Amino acid sequence: MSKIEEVKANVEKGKAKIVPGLIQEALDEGNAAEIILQAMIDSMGVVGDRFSAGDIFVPEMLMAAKAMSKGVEVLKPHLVSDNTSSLGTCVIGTVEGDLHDIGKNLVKMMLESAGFKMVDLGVDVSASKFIDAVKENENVTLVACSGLLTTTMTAMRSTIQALKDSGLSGFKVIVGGAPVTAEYAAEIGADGFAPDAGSAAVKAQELVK
Ligand code: B1M
Repeated sequence: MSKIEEVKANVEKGKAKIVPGLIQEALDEGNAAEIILQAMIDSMGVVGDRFSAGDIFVPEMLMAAKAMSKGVEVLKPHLVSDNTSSLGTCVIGTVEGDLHDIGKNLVKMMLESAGFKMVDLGVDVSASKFIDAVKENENVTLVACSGLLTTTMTAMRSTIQALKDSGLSGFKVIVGGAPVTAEYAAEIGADGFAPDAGSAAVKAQELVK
């Protein structure tokens, strides 16, 4: 079994203590962080399928998420570049009712690399918290909303509506997350959509330039 396969298998099993070491070994072997990250994202897909099939339950899903997050911490220095250019401030969060943050954290890393100063509001973020953050931070050029549950896609819509109703301006809104599509993003009035963290950075740069 290759080191990357070992990483993938242990993220799936939720082995948070050994995943960071395995990733370090995989990096020492010269494997690209991107491939390892891809293996880890794939492992979350496997975990989700097992959950859907009733083979595992929320605690196992939580353990796998913890293993993934610990692994991402090791990868972060290899993924985030020292980009000194400033594209302004990006306020990011997972929308109200939704506790998933792994994808949001990856998007945050990529946007930081692209040149944004990041303000992370965390998970379960209400529309009013997004609005307050736009008001309280200087030079907010982008608001980034993540959502993983079909049931919280409506919170994305109401967040965008509330931002428009607030009369605040000078920023664009980008949305994403597994159930979100380009069509849905356009329908709810988002300025941009990206299917993954890498393309989120590209789209975000386009939106604010
Ligand atoms: Co949850 N969960 N979960 N979960 N969970 C899913 C999403 C699910 C698909 C699993 C399944 O049933 N197969 C399902 C949703 C079904 C649906 O809505 N149709 C589900 C469910 C049902 C639930 C609960 C309701 C379970 C329950 O309690 N009965 C519950 C809800 C809690 C809540 O939020 N209120 C729940 C809870 C949890 C845990 C807490 C246990 C844990 C999350 C821990 C954490 O995030 N810290 C968890 C996990 C781990 C998952 C799966 C297995 C993995 C999610 C993940 O991190 N993926 C997930 C199954 C799956 O995804 N296949 C599942 C990896 C991550 C890198 O991908 O987040 O998609 P993702 O991000 C991608 C892109 O989407 C994109 O870029 C990222 C990387 O390239 N992206 C953006 C994300 N945000 C973006 C923003 C952008 C642009 C791109 O612009 C701003």
